[in-house]
Amino acid sequence: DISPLGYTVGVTLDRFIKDKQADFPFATGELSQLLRDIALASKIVAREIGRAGLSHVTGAFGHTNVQGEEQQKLDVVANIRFTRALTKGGEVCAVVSEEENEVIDLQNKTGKYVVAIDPLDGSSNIDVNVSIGTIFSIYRRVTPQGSPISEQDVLQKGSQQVAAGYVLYGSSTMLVYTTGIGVNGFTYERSLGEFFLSHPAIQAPVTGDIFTINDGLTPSVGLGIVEFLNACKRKGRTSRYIGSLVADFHRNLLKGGIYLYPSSTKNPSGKIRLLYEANALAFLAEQAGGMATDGRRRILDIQPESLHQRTPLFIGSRELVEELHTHL
Ligand code: AHM
Ligand code: MG
Repeated sequence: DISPLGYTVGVTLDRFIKDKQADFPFATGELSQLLRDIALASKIVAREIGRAGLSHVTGAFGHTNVQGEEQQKLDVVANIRFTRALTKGGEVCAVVSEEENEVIDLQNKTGKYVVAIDPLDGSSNIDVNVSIGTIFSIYRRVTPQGSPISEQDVLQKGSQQVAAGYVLYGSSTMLVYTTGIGVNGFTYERSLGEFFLSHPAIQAPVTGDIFTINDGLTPSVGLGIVEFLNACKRKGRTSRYIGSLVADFHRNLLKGGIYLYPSSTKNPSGKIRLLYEANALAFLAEQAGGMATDGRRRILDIQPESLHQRTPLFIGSRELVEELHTHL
C-alpha cells in the first residue's frame, strides 16, 4: 500500500502478530499480547530517547532537577517502562533484568511467561546520541502457576525460548523478533505510531566481510582470536564497531559479518550476559541461518547458573563463525 505519506506502509506489527497466531493452533493469544506489550513499551522508550538531550534523562542517576524531581538515567527509565508494561499486561509472572540484581516477581499469578530483558543496552552510547537497543527473551514458566517463582523458571537454556527479539533505536527505530519460525523486522513510523513490516523473513548472509570487535581488547585475548583477526585483515575484510550490541548485531545480520566479544584478562568470562543479551541474539541468528557460540558450545545449549552470568560471544554469519572456530 502506498500511503498519503508517499512510501510503502503495509502490514502493521499488530496485524502480523495476529495473523501469525494461526501458526500456533492451540495458542491462547497471551504470547501475542505479550509481544504487543513489549512493542508498546518500546514506543514509549523510543519517544524518551528521541528527546533525551532535552529532558534531563542523560547523565548520572540520583540527581535532582530544578523542579525537584529525581532525574533518572535513560536505562532506568527504560527498565521502569518495560517492567510496567509487562506487569499491566498480565501474561508475565517474572522478569530478569540487567537493571535488577534479583528476579522481579510481578505478582501476576496466572502469568505463564518469564521474560529476561536488557531494557537499554549499549551504556557507553546512551548519553551521546549513538544507537542503543532493548533485548528480550521470552520463556514459558516451568513450575505451576500460582506457586512461587523458582530458579528453574528463570535459569532456562536459550533453546527453551519461545520468542526473542530486540528493538534498535537507531536512525530509525526497528523491532526484530522471532517465535521460532524465521525472523521478521518492523520499522517504526513515528507520525502514525505504528511498527510496519519492513524486513520480512530475514536471512543472514552465509558469509560476509565485516568483523566486529573492540580492538582495545586484542592484547589480552587468546591467540586463536588474534590469528582470526589477522586473517580478517589479510583478507581485506572491513572492521566495524559501534559498541552497542544490538546495532552491531543488526548490521552484521543484514550485511553479513561476525561479532566477537571474547574472554580477556579483564573479563575472563567475556562481558556479554547470557540471559538477556546473548540468548536472544543467538536465537535470532540461528533462525536467520547464522550461528552463535562461546567458542566451544552453541550459546543456546548453555545451562545458565546465575542471573547475570557472562559468556564469550561469537555470533553472525555461519561461515565466519566456523572459520573462527578453526583457529580456536
Ligand atoms: P552494557 O550492558 O553495559 O551496555 O554492556 C554491553 C555492551 C554491548 O552493547 C556492547 O557490545 C559491549 O558492551 C561493548 O563493550 P566495550 O565497551 O567493552 O567495547
Ligand atoms: Mg547490556
